[in-house]
Amino acid sequence: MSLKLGVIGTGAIGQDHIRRCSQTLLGSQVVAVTDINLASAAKVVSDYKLGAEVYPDGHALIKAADVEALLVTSWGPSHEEFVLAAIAAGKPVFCEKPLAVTAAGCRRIVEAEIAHGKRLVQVGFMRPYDAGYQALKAVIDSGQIGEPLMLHCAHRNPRVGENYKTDMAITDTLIHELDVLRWLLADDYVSVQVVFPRKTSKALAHLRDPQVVLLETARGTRIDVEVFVNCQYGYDIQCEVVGESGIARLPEPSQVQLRSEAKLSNAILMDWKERFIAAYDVELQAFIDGVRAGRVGGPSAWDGFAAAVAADACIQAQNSGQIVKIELPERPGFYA
Ligand code: NAI
Ligand code: ISE
Repeated sequence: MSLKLGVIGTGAIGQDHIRRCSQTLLGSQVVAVTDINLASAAKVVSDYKLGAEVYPDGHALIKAADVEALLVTSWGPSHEEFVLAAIAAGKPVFCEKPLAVTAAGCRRIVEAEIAHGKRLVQVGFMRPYDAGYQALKAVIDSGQIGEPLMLHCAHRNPRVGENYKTDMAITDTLIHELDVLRWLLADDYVSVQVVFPRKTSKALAHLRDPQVVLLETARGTRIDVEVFVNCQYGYDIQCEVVGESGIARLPEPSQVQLRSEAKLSNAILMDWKERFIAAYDVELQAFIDGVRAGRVGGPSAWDGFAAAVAADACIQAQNSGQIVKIELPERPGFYA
């Protein structure tokens, strides 16, 4: 029997996940959708020929008897209430990043899940499912380049809309690095500073872009992440690990190499949906398979909390210009 899914939020990633669940992945069926824009939800049902019911709001959908598991793909500030409601209903929930917009919100989810007694939450951090990051982690773990000393990373988007604010460079964008680098190094962050280079003329007046986030881990590894969300030329994710005896780089996505008009070139992707398309497929298939097998795995509510603790400190660092401590409480045995 297919896993019956309810989807809350039918914007960009909601539609993309609905497409993959209904056309690419195995073992699930979207039976319920909702969005504050009900017309958008109804259009998605019709466009993807889902035959799903459109619910008036997320809470009605979570309670629906035929909905066995949830995908929360609405705006970040609404995630906490829907994840808490899913836990209260005892239903597994895949929640897009961020798990909640503050560490306090993530902590409430962690506590509710522990009180429930069994993992129900998988956070939509897809990069640990990316083949490139997995290969990079395998090299680090093999000891081939020695202990990692420094990481040089970049998260570049071609451009962002008017509603994208300076703090979203952390909560919406850097949050992926905050999760994946912690996983890559099996280490936690202890401090952060954010510095602002000369501002690009391509950013709107209210947005400080680019920014450089300087993190330190408990083992002393230093990380710099350039977040540049109006870089114009492409969607470009870079990660270079400098070890004691060598350097390892995240592989570029595979593209046809072109010799044409006296140039040798490789296209650069423009869109996050394309760059991580395979990773999104693998993470959601893992959620579906995990729920059907009775065990939710992957990035946990604790990982969502750890990223949010670091994100809160990054925002303080943006505002103060100072080095801010990152203090993550001890991980509960539940998430060992
Ligand atoms: P979007 O703006 O395209 O779509 C969000 C949708 O949620 C909209 O249709 C909106 O009407 C709906 N919505 C908002 N509040 C709601 C509520 N209370 N109940 C029901 N529907 C509600 O945004 P997008 O890009 O799809 O992002 C959604 C979430 O997914 C965000 O948290 C974002 O950070 C995350 N995301 C994750 C990505 C990843 O790489 N893992 C990539 C893009 C987005
Ligand atoms: C977006 O929400 C995502 O999650 C993308 O993966 C990220 O690259 C982008 O900066 C965010 O706005």
